[in-house]
Amino acid sequence: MHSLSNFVFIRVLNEDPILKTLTLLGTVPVTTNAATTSEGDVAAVVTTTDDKNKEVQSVILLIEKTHFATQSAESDITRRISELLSTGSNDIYHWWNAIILEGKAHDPDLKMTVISPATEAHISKYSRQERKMITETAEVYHKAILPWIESQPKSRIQWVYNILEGLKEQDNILLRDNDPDTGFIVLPDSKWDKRTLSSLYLLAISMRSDIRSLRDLKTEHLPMLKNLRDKIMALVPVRFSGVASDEVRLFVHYHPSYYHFHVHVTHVTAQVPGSTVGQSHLLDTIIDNIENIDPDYYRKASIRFALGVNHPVYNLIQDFQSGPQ
Ligand code: M7G
Repeated sequence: MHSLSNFVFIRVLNEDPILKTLTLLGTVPVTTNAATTSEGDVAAVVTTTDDKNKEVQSVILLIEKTHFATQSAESDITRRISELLSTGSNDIYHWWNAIILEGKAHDPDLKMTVISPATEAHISKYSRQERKMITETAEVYHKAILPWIESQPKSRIQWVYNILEGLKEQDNILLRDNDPDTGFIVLPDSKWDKRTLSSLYLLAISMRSDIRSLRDLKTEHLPMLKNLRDKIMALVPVRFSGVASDEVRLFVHYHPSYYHFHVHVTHVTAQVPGSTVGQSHLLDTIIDNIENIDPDYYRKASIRFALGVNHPVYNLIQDFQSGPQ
């Protein structure tokens, strides 16, 4: 999908006035590749017919106002304001709304992510929903959650394989360590605008495809975890001068959206959307728990986290707790 001219708005899924984000659901006419979505999850792709009986597919648009470019006079925002509308003043204080008319390719106003075709799982993930704290015991994980994770089509992480196999995003790769046990690839996370250092957001994806999540980590993975930590800590200050190694935060989400082991790498000041209390586990703490507390720490642990109430894991835990055991 390269244009929005066919996009038909359905509803607002979410919006955040602090993060300046808006998430829209809409449709576009079905394209030939709709049947072979990269997620391969054909059954879950939401298609329907419009007023003219044409087949349309669901599309999610994630729209975010970009941060101001501050590096050069070229991108000076004060030069791009075409109209000022006074909303009031008091003594030495003046308030205006401003309109920016002329866009600049090197200083864009919006960052957009398009998911097309979107599946029910995407619509659920990006819809505003109540969040609740819930505890996943080792028992509920092994009896109810692991079977659900294993039932996820491998194609949901096709984008990960595309990166590992050298098919996509290769121009952006910052580090590639090809060791099959301890290796990984580092590249910009799709959330990052690729320019604002204070919101630096990279992703390190393990070469191994047998680690679904934090729960699978044990002693044999320590060399991989340490290799990843040490090489990223060395890489970031060199590659992004202005970011010191003690400003780099390495963490893992539990539950992640994608069950192929990966580590989030951000500037310590970066606001991480959706990463609320209880979802992020610092890589150093993970290493310490396995190395110094118990090699089977994550297989045994009860893990408490915040989750949207639409998330399948939330419902599986609730059903397990209320059902006969
Ligand atoms: P997660 O913890 O599994 O899920 O992290 P989350 O989305 O709930 O955080 C997956 C990370 O991969 C997120 O930070 C995404 O922004 C990032 N990501 C997702 N996709 C589909 C892509 C992609 O195609 N390319 C890149 N570079 N990053 C992606």
